Amino acid sequence: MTYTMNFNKQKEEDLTEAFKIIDKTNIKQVCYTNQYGLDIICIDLLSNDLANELFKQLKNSVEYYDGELTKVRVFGKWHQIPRQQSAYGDSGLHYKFSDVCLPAKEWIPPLLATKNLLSSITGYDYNFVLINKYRNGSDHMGEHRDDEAELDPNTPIASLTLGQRRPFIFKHVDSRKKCGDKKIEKHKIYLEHGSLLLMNPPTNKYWYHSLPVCKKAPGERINLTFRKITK
Ligand SMILES: O=C(O)CCC(=O)C(=O)O
Repeated sequence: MTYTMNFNKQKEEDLTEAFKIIDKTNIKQVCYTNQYGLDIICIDLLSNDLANELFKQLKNSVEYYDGELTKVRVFGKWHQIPRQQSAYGDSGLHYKFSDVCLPAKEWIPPLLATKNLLSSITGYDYNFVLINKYRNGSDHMGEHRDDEAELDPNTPIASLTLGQRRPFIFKHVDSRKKCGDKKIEKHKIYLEHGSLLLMNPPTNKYWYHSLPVCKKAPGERINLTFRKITK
């Protein structure tokens, strides 16, 4: 995909129009599957210009949670999350994990345009997005699975990266147990500016994922994980 965009520096463009330039028949993608249930697709989705514009618009408009909604409970103890977080989606939706319940804020234009783009590319109808902002290479996300009961298990999690390139690690459930099968290797990928990662079922049943601390990658990064919430 090569194309250039002339975004108006003064005014925020409606990305719905800009996204129409993407040639959906010619998208570069790499699939990884294995016999242990890993099934992911890495897609080279947005040109540098489009990714820069979306990054800029999100930096200007996303409001992050503060106070109690910036903590999670792990093994009974509350911890401050090592990143900023927010959530947007259809009216009335919530996302519950680690004893925290994030209410969806009302869609804003750049997120709505992105949701519609991803729905048209994947064929899935997303209704919620969790936003994580990593302010520097110390901000991170620990090992977890997106396996909450309210997530539609048949809809892949669609994860769009903007900003700093970071490594992303998949670890099989059995290789986390002390006496587990240590022969299942971790799977490491790099998430690039403008790239889309699709985690197809049953990936989230068998594989934990994490975005580790990476001091060699100090730039800001915004990640959008689009999801389908069913209840
Ligand atoms: O920032 C990322 O790429 C990871 C996000 C993630 O793991 C999640 O939202 O569940």
